[in-house]
Amino acid sequence: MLSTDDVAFYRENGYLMVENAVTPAQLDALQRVTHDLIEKSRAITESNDIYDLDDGHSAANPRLTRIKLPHKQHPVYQETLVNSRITTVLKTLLGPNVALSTAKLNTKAPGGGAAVEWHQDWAFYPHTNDDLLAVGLMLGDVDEANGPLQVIPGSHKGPVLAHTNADGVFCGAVDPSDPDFHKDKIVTLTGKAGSMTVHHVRTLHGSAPNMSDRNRLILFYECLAADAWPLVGGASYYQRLPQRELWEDLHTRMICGQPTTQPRVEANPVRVPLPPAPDAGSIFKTQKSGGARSAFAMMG
Ligand SMILES: O=C(O)CCC(=O)C(=O)O
Repeated sequence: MLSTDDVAFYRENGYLMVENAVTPAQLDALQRVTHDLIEKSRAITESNDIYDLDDGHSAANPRLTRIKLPHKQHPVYQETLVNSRITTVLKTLLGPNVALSTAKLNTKAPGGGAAVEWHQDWAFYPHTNDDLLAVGLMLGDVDEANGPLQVIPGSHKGPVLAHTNADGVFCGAVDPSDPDFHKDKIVTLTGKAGSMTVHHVRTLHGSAPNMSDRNRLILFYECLAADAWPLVGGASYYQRLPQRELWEDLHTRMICGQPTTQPRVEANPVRVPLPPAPDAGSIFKTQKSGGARSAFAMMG
């Protein structure tokens, strides 16, 4: 359970660390399934529906940026989400009706695995209200060396920054010299395997390259209050579904409670992620093909 202080901290700072978010048995099962999936990537030579490959990937040396939609690759990822301390944290922060938007396992390969440049998730997928967050469950120890998540406390209450390149194209990252990017406030979120980060959808965050000799395995679940409906971006795929499939989709994504037919609309700052980067297949591709300037390279 979260304490009243934990909830107040999250509301004030837009992030939270939770230790022991899953049981040792759940962690062990997640680690074994993830290890098997990484092993299977040895047979893959190009990114596909399951894997995003990093530069230098080979059968001898699997290097992944991401395992896509892990909850569709093995049931253990979905079971953990709906039946663990994660579920309780989500109910406490988002209310009784919570849905999964999507999930991803960012694997960040050893020896330089790609940085994630600074961004607000809200810039990728604005909704009718901002009761959205991402939890990041650490499947291995995360320390300063292997590219931990970093956040700017309080940025979830500030503006939505431009995430565009010099030509005005959406590049999925803020300009490192944006005066609203307060680098002096950066907090680094390290922890033991089984710990979990929570960040609000408007919180500015990023992570440096993995300079260690270990994978950095963080399983991200993007979750939302069921009455937050997407305006545009990846999550709005279901607005293109036929009505019956849309209705079924709403139900299959519930983590707890029920979907609603009454979206809650609130006045929040919004920018839409258009025009798109040449390759918008993932955040890594959006930032690379959109020519995002690297804050990590600038900060050294
Ligand atoms: O993997 C990370 O360190 C951050 C991932 C992230 O922010 C994202 O995928 O939106």
